[in-house]
Amino acid sequence: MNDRNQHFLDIAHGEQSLVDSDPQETAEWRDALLSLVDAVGRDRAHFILDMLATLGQHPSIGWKPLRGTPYVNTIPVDRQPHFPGDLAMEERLGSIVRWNALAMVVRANKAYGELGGHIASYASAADLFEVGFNHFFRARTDSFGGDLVFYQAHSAPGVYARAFLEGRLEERDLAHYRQEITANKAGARGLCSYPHPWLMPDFWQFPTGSMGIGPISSIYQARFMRYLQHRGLLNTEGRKVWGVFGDGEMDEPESMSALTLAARERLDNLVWVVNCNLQRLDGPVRGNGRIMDELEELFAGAGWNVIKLAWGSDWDGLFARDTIGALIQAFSNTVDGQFQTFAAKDGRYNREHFFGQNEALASLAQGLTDEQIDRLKRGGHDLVKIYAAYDAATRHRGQPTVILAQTKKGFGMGDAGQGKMTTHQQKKLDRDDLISFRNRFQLPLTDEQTEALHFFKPAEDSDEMRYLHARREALGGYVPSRSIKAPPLKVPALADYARFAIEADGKEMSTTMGFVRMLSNLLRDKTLAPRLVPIVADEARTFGMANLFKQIGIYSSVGQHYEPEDIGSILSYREALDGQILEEGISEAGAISSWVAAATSYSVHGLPMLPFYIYYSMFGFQRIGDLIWAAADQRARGFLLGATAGRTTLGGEGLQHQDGGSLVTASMVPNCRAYDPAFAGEFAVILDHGMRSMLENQEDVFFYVTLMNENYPQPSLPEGAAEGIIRGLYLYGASQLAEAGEKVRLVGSGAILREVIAAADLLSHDWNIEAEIWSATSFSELAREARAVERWNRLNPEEEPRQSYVGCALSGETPVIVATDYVRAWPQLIAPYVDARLTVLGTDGFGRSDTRSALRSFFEVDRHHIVLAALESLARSGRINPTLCKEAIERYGIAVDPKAPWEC
Ligand SMILES: Cc1ncc(C[n+]2csc(CCOP(=O)(O)OP(=O)(O)O)c2C)c(N)n1
Ligand SMILES: [Mg+2]
Repeated sequence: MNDRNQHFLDIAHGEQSLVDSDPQETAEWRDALLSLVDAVGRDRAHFILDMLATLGQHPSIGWKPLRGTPYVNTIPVDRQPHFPGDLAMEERLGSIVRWNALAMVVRANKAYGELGGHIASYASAADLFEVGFNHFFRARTDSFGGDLVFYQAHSAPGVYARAFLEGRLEERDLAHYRQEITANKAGARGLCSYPHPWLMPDFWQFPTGSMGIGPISSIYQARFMRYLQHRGLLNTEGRKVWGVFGDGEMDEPESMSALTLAARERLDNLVWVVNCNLQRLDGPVRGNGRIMDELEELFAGAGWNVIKLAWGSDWDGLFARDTIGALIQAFSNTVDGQFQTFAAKDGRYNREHFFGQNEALASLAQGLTDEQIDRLKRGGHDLVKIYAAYDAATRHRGQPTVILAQTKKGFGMGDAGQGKMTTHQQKKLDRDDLISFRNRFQLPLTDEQTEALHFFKPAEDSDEMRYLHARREALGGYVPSRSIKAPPLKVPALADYARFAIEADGKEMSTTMGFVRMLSNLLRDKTLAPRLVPIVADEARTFGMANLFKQIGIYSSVGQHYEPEDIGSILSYREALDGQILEEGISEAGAISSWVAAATSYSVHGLPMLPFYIYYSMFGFQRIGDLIWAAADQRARGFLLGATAGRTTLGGEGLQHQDGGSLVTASMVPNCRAYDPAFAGEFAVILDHGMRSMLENQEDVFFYVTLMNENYPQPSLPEGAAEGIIRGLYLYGASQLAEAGEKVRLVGSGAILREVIAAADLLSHDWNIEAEIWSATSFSELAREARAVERWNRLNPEEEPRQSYVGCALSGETPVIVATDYVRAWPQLIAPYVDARLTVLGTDGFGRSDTRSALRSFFEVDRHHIVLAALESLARSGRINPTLCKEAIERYGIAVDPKAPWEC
């Protein structure tokens, strides 16, 4: 065997080189393959190799394929398409964008050192973005829905800098990067740090600032486009979802968790570009390994089409001359920590330490000057190679594609940053660094202009600007761009689908059952029905939704290729191409991402959809709170239903399942309207209000509503209760006394309202105390309004003070006792706005398994504790004899445990 063959064998087997017992035979096999490629082409060779691989994997042979490929470009030079752009022009434009992005960050930090910002990430990703902007990212037009693009968050400066050239942002806007509040006063547009649709609603579509959220969202957006297509709601054919993400970001569980879904669903409308600059914030992503190789194996294993883009065109000649595979061998021995050092060092160092490793390498570098070695580009900095990768990605069918693009972090920042450990946070450059950056990218700026960080924009009639606009015109317009308007959607009358709940008349059911019945009814409304998107994460049966399986079907991009075991049943598990339910399996992160895709469809596709994601409330805000926060940022509209809610209402399930906090977390999301209804009728009113707010009035809000699994008699709603239900509090009733006594106000929410009602009975029968019964559907809504009133009063000291709704409803001195199935912090949201003495009972502590009544007694939220709290409040305010409290403790057998429930 000659040297060359031995090298290829070594490479093929990585470090564990095999002994070749019959080189002659090996050569014959090898030649046979190569001549097959020559004679009939790659496709036939692939077929034969696939056939051999299948054969080889038979247990009798037991061959296992090697994973991964050499550290070179997947697309060989001879398969590169013609680059359709004006290369020099695009490079010039790219340089200008680079400069303005850098100047923007450095200027902001010169003015205010505290603002932060990033240069190095965009510096590494600039070419990846530019090729997208010039050739691939298509805008929405009247006749085409457009592509969806997820931009790596900390590369935002580059996206702003391009929008500036495009005339979509002004110089004064750039001068207010990260000064969103100051900008408004200066008549400029504040540019937010990262993509935030909430802050720039006509610009950014998708929030990506929290790592991992962009990747998972992009997968479910791509999948939702298929759902819309398959359900016949919208033609999404040909549209792509692009995501540019960081290599460090790939370590987030969210980034990785839906890879197999994307492959299983054959999402060839999805292209990820992972910017492998080999560094994250603190240091190398895989100092002692190679992230590109690791990701290649991971993605390929998950079923993605992987395109490695490791080296730029300058390397083509070197590879061509490298007949013995010395480069591939050297790369396979180099880890990323070392590649990073090579990026940080100059040509001379690289000649000595990379090309100097052996004679073969040294001879390859012989014709190159140090300067040329220094300028050897990695693949992700070469417009032609990037174009080739993107082009191949868009043509690939049947799989999502990931492009692993090798770059240098801080590319072009020279000694100030390129490849430096500290480059991620570098935001100050001194004069020399700026001048060398200008020289490096040949910017037409004087020394003075450079030092003064002048923004640069060529004249409107220059070739550059004409080219820039022409490219965008050809791609349908400018991106990123978010559409604000959506056609309103008519909501049916409440009585049409929820009369059974409003006039329940004591029928027994849980609020969850009430919801499912309302949903089933809404699914009969011609206008609304197709827009409803029920979403579950493997819990439909838990919530009594199995009847929907057959009725509306479970979405499946391939229909149903099996006979379901329960085919004869009316609840049969029916998967269908036009199925409506999104059954996501056990991935709350996936299910919420689906919900977001549906909840943003009004803007992303101009097609309002109404998603209902129903889940174990414990596995919502606590588990996937950051995804919900991002949903809020992107102005999602829909319903989140926290089912099996309430720490004592979900008996049996214990500590990990019993939720006492989600409403508190929900209350902190500014555009989330959180409710805890006790009755199906209350839920119906909230549902109606929510649908009208989001679908008819186009408000950028979403609703979080808890649902319980406890069956109890459901009352008809009192006349005129609707307004109070929406505002968060209404008078449900009052106990009647034969002779007048002391009085309290009892406020209950969720399932605990029933304990409150029972307590009112006990108070009147056992203690001759009158009680008003208030149902609190939302402490956060009450607090929100009261907060606004309080603020208005403070800022308008000379005006007649206003009164808050809750302050008014509970005005006077009558003691107020509130009981909830959540932690005390939830009702305490209203504490500052209630003048009367306020006692709050809640379920602070770890949950545990037992019956509802045992749990309510343990957490001290049952009727007896409510009575005791009422007596205590009256006693402390001197209205009754304190001995009554002791009497109550004895009468009801209340355990006086020295340890509080939250201590044990
Ligand atoms: C969830 C989350 N954790 C941490 C951060 C802070 N952070 C911002 S960028 C960054 C490093 C990103 O590295 P990489 O993904 O490789 O991107 P690069 O800048 O190298 O392109 C970190 C840790 C964040 N934004 N989100
Ligand atoms: Mg990185």
